[in-house]
Amino acid sequence: MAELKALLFDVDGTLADTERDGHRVAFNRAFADAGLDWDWSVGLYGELLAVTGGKERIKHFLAGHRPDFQAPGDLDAFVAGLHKAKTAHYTAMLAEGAVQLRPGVRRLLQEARAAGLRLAVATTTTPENVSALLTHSLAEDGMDWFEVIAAGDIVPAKKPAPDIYLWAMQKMGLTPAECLAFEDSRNGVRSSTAAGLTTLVTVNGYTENEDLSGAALILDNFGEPDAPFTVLAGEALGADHVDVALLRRLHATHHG
Ligand code: XBP
Ligand code: MG
Repeated sequence: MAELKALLFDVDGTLADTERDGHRVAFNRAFADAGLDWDWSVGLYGELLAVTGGKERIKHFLAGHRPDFQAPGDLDAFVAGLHKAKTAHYTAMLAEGAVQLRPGVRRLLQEARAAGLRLAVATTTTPENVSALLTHSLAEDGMDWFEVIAAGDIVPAKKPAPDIYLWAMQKMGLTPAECLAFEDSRNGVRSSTAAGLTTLVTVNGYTENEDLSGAALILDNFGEPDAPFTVLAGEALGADHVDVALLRRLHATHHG
């Protein structure tokens, strides 16, 4: 039986609810700065989330909603510039404390560290966004809690491709049977399960109605000892909040 050694975390939607009031707002600010009349509403952004990666999402928007748009010069360079401005807005919002961690996240990370579990991030988002979130919303030394930060363009094929998880595990010298993954979305679960990882999902407003099949356990959030989670699918194995003991039982159920 493989031993549980590491926890691999998605960022957006999993560690924090970043999309609706974080990334979406930052995209709109960058569009306005550039004099564009694009405005991504909460509903439209939910549709655009079908494509992961900010630069890829902007191009997906153009293809479906502004097919006649002519970029001033090279399209990829224009999109990269817009996205850079978006990242600046987003990280500034995080520095102002605009985004909090989801329930149970800080506690679970602290417990996992105390138990000697190795931690990593596997996300589609830009590396600067990860460091801003961990530093401002987790702890000043939040980056040091994670052994590997696998993020952004480090692999060309973003989620739902398994590449980012495979990259993280390779860096750590671990097999999927020694890890658990944490995700919030269909694209994320497709990525982690294609990498062979048992996956615990916590949903949010954008993902609660998605097809999350393949997840080992689906919850509304990690819960706290005084604020239990709600089980949406799967077996919580007697727990009412996510702690290391539950993770070890979940791992043993799938790799025992
Ligand atoms: C996150 C993403 C990212 C963010 C925006 O997906 O798809 O594109 O929405 O960040 P996941 P960037 O949670 O599955 O990693 O603009 O930096 O891409
Ligand atoms: Mg996510």
